[in-house]
Amino acid sequence: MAYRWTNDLTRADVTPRGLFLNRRQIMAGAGALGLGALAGRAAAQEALEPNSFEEITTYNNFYEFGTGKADPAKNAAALDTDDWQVTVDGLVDNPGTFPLAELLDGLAVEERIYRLRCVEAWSMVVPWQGIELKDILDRAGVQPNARYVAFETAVQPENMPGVRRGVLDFPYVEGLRLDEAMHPLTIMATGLYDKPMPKQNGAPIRLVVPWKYGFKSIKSIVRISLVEEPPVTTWNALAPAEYGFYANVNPTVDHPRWSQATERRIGGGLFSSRQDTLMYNGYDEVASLYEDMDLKAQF
Ligand SMILES: Nc1nc2c(c(=O)[nH]1)N[C@H]1C(S)=C(S)[C@@H](COP(=O)(O)O)O[C@H]1N2
Ligand SMILES: [Mo]
Repeated sequence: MAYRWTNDLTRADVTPRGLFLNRRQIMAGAGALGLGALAGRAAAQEALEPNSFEEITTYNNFYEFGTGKADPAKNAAALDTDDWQVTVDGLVDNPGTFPLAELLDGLAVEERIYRLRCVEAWSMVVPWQGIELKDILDRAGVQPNARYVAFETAVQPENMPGVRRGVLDFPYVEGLRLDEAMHPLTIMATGLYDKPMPKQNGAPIRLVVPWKYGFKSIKSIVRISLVEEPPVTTWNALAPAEYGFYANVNPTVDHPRWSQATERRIGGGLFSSRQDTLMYNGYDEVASLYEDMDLKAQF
């Protein structure tokens, strides 16, 4: 079944409150069309408050620039994004090292307003601009024996204090199963709030997989490799009992040291409170990818 994903959070979520359709209008419209799922989405949408540009760019995890939440905003200006190149290799028909503009040339850039749920139990809502990873992989020509996609972040020791201090084993690496990588929700984001990607958020191009914990959404990518075996991933290699390869957001599987049942939405002002964490971070359309898995064992 070919389907093109549509935003559940719409531009209305980042426009002034007065311009929102109210819930009754959305529900009435959905009801008239017999679209129960749409009505459900409208309910979820109404509860959402997008985070400000300021919040999204000052509270970050990017250990190459330090482990504090304010460190990336302070230090990532040093990231050198000039003449960025991305290598696409492994089990593809068209491998190569491409200037970013060439890698993305002619591919559709879309806005995707997604919840971002960190494994540390905080969350945000981010209006990304990006390209479906599938579009990039289709052009690379994925070979039939490829089963996983591996990603690698740039390493610039002279520009990255966290790399110089060795706070993790760099380069930061991540991976997805091929069907996850090809899912229409999975994007390579190149901007947010209609601005080029801020350096602290992973300029010039980073992965966004909204139904997985944030650590899967690897930043400042320089390599995409199609491989046959499950790739090594940074947090899983560091602490396999705490961070799984799949890392699907799941309120019923706790981190060994804290509950994953609820999360703290960054900002939120008057409505700031802990809220329930949703299975797959609310993106139920991915459930069919995991039908045959024991989600407690393969977390
Ligand atoms: N290269 C790299 N990518 C990374 C990280 C990192 O430390 N290094 N942190 C991850 C984690 S834990 C999260 S929650 C998200 C945070 O993305 P944001 O700062 O844009 O909100 O980036 C992910 N991608
Ligand atoms: Mo995270």
